[in-house]
Amino acid sequence: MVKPDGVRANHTDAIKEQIQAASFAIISQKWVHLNESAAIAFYAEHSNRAFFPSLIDFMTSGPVLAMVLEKPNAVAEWRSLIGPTDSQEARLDAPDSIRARYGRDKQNNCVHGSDSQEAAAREISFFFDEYHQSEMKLDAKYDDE
Ligand code: RTP
Ligand code: MG
Repeated sequence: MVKPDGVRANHTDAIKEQIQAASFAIISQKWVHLNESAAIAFYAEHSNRAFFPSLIDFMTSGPVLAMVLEKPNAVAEWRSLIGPTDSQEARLDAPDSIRARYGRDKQNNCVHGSDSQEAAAREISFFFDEYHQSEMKLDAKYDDE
């Protein structure tokens, strides 16, 4: 997912070029503006963390671009391409990563990556399953290209 900061700063095209240069196939994509309940559901695992309210404000601050990416070992390959959570740390440890190039700090880190096969399945369903879309009251801004 390209997060609201990445979309706002017009980094989406550059990020998609980096995705394709790394031999991922973009299988589906959807522009969505998460409402509060959807953002809370998406990041439920972090609901007890001190940064959670700020994370929800951030994730609802504008549209995101959700994508289904395909490649052998895709979860690990994508996590490697995006780099560490903290963009400042990424600039030191993984300077070519997406978060190093386009993120700002620990929260405004431009992209999300599923952290397991199970999370990927759940998150693909979250964004692309019509039932969940109406249930969560996701506000889809645009159709697939
Ligand atoms: P993501 O789930 O978005 O791919 O990020 P991640 O696995 O690298 O990091 P995670 O621990 O799952 O955190 C989720 C998102 O919460 C925000 N965050 N803010 N202020 C903070 O200390 C803090 N820590 C995390 C980031 O937007 C992070 O990507
Ligand atoms: Mg995570």
